[in-house]
Amino acid sequence: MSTAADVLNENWRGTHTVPSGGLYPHQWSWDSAFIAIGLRHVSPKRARLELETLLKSQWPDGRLPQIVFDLSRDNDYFPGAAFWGASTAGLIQPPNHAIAALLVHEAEPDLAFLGRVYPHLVAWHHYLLARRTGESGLAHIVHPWESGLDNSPYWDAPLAAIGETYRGELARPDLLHAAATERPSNAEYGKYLYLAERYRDHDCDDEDAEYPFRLEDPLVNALWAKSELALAQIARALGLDPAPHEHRAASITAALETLWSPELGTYTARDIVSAQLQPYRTVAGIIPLILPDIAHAADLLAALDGPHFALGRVALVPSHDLTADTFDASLYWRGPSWFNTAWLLVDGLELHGRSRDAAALAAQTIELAERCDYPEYIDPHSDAPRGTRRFSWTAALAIDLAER
Ligand code: 9WN
Repeated sequence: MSTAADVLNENWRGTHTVPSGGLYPHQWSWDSAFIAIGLRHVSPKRARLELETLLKSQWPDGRLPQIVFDLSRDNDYFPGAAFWGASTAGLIQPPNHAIAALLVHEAEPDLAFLGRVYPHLVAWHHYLLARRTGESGLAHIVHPWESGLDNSPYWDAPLAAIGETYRGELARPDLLHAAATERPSNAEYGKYLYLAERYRDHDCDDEDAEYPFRLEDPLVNALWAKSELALAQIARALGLDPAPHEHRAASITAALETLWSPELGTYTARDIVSAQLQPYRTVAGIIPLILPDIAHAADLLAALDGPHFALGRVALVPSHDLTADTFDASLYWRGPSWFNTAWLLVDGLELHGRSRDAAALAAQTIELAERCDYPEYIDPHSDAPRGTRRFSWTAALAIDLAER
């Protein structure tokens, strides 16, 4: 029988792991962090290399790029290096890397590794603070891809408000590897490419005052705060001062309250351009449960248990509200359950006193990953696998849950 470790071996490219051999032939930023978390149980050495390979592509301004391209596969994914005119994409992804670095160290203590990665992780967080954070104290994203939850309903209104679309040729090699009904539409791709092109043509400098897509997302900011807590532990292990990281984590956690929606009973994203909170419940709005001091933990647990996310009554945790008109059980981040968000919520449940539910969610995550051949996502009602198969973070996080 093929195991989760076989998936990681298959997708290993000597210095890093691709998310999947067909659909995603390059190195992705937040994927590599999730992958390292599983890889640490297979080979701590490979886990360290996974993270350090990504850090080698850090930009001088501190950002960790969304994608590090394999130039020999540039026709197999769009937009690639030819579009960006560079070997890395200029956008970012959610900051989960310090969490991964700490967990990799815990699997096989290695202070030299921690000492090497710490300054890079500090520079990465500094980029978020210096270039992406406004008065609210929260970092904003400039593209749906930066959220990691690319076609979440959070982005519907902000994208609809952008009159422009991409005028170049739209390639969709992704549709060779996943059904069109399970991927973003061409209309969405037109907006994605318009924004990426505009950002690229401003040298990715975050200085375009009229830039039309700027949102504060609860998952991105919750991961940033959690990563600051991890950096505090790393600093302590290195004999450095953890306090600046603890303070930053506390201030992001407090600022997340500006994204709380009493109507939804979850956190949500704020469009900085229109000053609107988005009227949708998504799994991103529940993820702040990973923070020990989050103010609405009890409400988030109630949201998970209620009809919108139906914890224990559907497969894993759906990416979008089961009762919403916009829910689609097969369509990417608009309904299907994903394994990385389940993994994060196992931690959140545990942290907030729901150990039995955390264990049940962990067991379900492992069982579904194995039974469905490590799918990218699954239909929460039928358990049917969706997206691509033999997907690296699904395999990696199943290993991590099994090993704990
Ligand atoms: C764009 C690689 C990535 C994940 C994202 C997921 C998907 C890419 C795409 O795949 O996005 O970055 O082409 O659809 O949404 O979270 O990092 O696995």
